[in-house]
Amino acid sequence: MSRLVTSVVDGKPLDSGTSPRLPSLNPANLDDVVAEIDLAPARVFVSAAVVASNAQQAWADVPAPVRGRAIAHIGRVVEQNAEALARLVVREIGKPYTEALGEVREIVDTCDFFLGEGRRLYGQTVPSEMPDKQLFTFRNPVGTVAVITAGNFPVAVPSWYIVPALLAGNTVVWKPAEYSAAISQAFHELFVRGGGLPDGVFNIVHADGATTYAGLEQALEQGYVDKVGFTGSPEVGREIGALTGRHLQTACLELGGKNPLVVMPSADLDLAVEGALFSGFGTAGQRCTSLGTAIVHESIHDEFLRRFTAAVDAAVVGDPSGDVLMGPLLDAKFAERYEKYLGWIQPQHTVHGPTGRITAANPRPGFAGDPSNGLYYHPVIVDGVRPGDELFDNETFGPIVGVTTCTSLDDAIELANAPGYGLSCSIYTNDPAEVFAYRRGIGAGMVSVNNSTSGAEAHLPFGGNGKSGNGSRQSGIWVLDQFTRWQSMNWDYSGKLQKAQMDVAELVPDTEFRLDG
Ligand code: UN1
Repeated sequence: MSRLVTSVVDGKPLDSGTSPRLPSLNPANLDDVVAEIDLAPARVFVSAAVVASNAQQAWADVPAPVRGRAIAHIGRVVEQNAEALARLVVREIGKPYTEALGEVREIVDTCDFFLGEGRRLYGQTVPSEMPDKQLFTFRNPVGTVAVITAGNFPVAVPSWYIVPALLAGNTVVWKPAEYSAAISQAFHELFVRGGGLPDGVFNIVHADGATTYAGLEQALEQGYVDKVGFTGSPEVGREIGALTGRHLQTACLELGGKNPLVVMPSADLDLAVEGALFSGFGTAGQRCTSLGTAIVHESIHDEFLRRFTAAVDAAVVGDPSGDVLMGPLLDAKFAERYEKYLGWIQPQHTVHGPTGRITAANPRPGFAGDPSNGLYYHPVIVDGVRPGDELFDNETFGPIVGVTTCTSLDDAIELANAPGYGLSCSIYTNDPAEVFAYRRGIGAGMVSVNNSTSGAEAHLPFGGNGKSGNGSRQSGIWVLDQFTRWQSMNWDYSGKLQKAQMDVAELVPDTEFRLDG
């Protein structure tokens, strides 16, 4: 059974009657139409921004602890619906069930963190340089926030934006990915109904990328969007950054990664292999934090590769509702792009195992279920990638991991930084000096030690540098700086004008004073 998905603005579903509607298909069974989407024109995005903007002051006037209670209720209702939401994640984007459930858990974790922030949202009292004067700081909401998200984490990542934005007194217009439309409809319902949010506070607009850009451009020009949060590709991130920059705004950008995993001689090799397997092929390699290249010390390279290829061969690929490492790719457009990445394999590389789509003619031993109707691909390891190779230099969203060798830790750091991304990274070693040297030398925003490149917890800063982002951070207390602006206040109650810097009394230090002897 498929559902009709429409935009919801000011609490009302808007059916703009587009025909034909855009189908969202189950990538594990392309005959299963999960949703039929009514794609909105740009003016709907603009009107959603107007509605959100009109609703914002009243929402900001709701005391922060009361907004925190709304977040608490949302967390509870999501928890109560966790299995149903996870099943929908499995069905619409093919994420294996346990991972999907973990992703839903990430919304609850985010709510758990921010419900308390409703009773904190602290400002400071600050001493003044003059008597009878007090200084203060306050956090103000930014205003109307436009959130544009990818569908590989169709509920966790949106919650990282939407929960703190709402908690801090902003209103939201959300544009989710088309291929996760049904999931985002469910998410929106859980938030609005579960939180008792007033109409206009949280609006959802379904539109394609170009229409969203046009709507965003107009809404920014007319002054109805104050902040943009975007998760997606570096290319689109650059465009959003330029567009918001023209309006003197800095977007919160969470872009891709080419995340390195370094394995040094003292590492526990089995642990490193387990980490590489999950980093590289969990979510079929379609996380921003997925492993790009394993950089392995030359002295252990052959043994690492032997164990890594054996682990990949033994892993179960197949029906995501079962216990599998890897299900299908998210959507046809990702499968198409992934095939382009496979074309980057060069004669100097060594490929382990079959590549391409899993079919009866190109089978995968131990496949769980029937691959014929799904977007299933073989997991691939490519050994011998080097800087200058397209495979080494670029993000390859999908189940493909490069392997290269390093001669020393310094060499590993240079290789790890070479592609110019900087989201997450990992090092496997038992030498603490190497850990700290790696942390200092690496350009990534997130460093894992003896752990996977993916799997960030919901209350530690998440974000990247270089091609992975503009330094903005999500999660925990750090994301509050995205969704609030500091306002400072000074209050002089001396009854006279005391001029800063000019009327400051100084004590008289005896600079000649020396201790006897
Ligand atoms: C993403 O891929 O956009 O750290 C986010 C992780 C997840 C989130 C990834 N918790 O892998």
